[in-house]
Amino acid sequence: MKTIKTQVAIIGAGPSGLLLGQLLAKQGISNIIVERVTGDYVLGRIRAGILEQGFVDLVREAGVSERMDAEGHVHEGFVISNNGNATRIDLKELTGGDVVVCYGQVEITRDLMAARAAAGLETYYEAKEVQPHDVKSDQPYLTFERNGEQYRLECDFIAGCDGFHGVSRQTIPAEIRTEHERVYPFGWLGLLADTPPCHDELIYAKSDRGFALASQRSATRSRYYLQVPLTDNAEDWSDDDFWTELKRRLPPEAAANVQTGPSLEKSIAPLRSFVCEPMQYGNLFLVGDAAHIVPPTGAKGLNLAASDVATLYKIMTRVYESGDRSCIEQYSEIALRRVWNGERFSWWMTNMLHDFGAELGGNGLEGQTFNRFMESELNYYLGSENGRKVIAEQYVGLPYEDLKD
Ligand code: RFL
Ligand code: PHB
Repeated sequence: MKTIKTQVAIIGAGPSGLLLGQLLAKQGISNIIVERVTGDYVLGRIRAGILEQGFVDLVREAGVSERMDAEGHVHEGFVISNNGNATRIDLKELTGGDVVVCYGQVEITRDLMAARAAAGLETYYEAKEVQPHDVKSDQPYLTFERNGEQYRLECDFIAGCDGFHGVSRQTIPAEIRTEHERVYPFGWLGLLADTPPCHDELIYAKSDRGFALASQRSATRSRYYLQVPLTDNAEDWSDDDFWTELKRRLPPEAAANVQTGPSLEKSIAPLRSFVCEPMQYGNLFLVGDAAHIVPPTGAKGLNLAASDVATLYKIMTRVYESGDRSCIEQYSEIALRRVWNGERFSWWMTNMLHDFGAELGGNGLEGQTFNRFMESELNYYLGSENGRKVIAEQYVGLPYEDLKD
């Protein structure tokens, strides 16, 4: 058994773990990341595209923003279309100046990995059987196996940044954990293509045929999504089928502008709302998808991970600067307040924009009845300036909360 030591052991080299590691290192707090798969595998996951200002600021604070600042596209608004009728949500005007930045999660992750390597910070990729121990004690540690060798990583704190399927959450005893979950009766089929986007802003399109999203990664790379039944497989969808269906769901001007091309990636993601409470147990902290999942309709998943990172980073900084551990207890409370707000918004946007068909919608309503309520809700919010303001304020993201003294 090889024994190694650090101040903060981080499980997972996704955006949560990498961003936390970088911020801690800037404060002189040592950390080691232990990741189950290879770096290339992590970079192969095509996910988020929309960053709130809070996330952008945090990446700048971590000193990793050079490429994001140069290549990320500021979006001052986005479009919601209801059966072909498009309404623009003018983020900048409705919020008094706030915007979002379109820059792919893959690129942020790549930048964070490069910065970590350049700073000489340790990451153990392809670590198997990662297991936290003694998290209630002041000498917690991780064990794992790598290249046939057993490791013991001793630390002060463990940050569980290991996503929805990780081990960290399971370390909190079941009788202490409360898990809230809603699994939606459909998924999103995503397609990435090297074709120019059909519109300069994102289009969230509700239609009688189901939801569609027109997103992008750059001026030459588009990302599109279609609501599909959970019984579908990505292989069932040819590229032609995808493009044909997309054009039927988007508003006519955008549909006419869609440039088709071979898919670089095509996959189906299920839609889920999930929250685990509490997010801290002894010296173990859950961060990002390890503690909560949102359906992608509000573009909140990665952004909520970032606000968890911001809170934990402030706590760790205070603990190491002052020796005062009392602020540790604030983590769950502060993080969960913002998480529940993001959960509520993502759930609401999902309800308003998707077709629930014959399935159960919210409140146990039969899908078609639920659809009618939600259509009325969407029309009301889009037709009123106050309604559009509510959507805009949530989309750009609420401010991060500070620690109490
Ligand atoms: P991740 O990215 O899942 O990373 C967790 C890492 O932990 C590793 N791991 C382990 N390592 C060691 N031992 C174990 N036992 C381990 N188990 C797991 C994993 O290999 C992995 O590398 O979680 P993290 O860092 O918390 O980041 C969360 C984000 O990835 C996620 O919230 C977003 O991608 C969600 N999301 C979006 N968020 C946004 O803010 N804006 C968006 O526009 C947006 N679009 C999306 C999305 C997610 C999507 N999918 C596919 C779920 C669009 C889609 C389609
Ligand atoms: C994406 O570009 O992948 C994306 C953008 C906005 C969302 C979800 C996904 O709400």
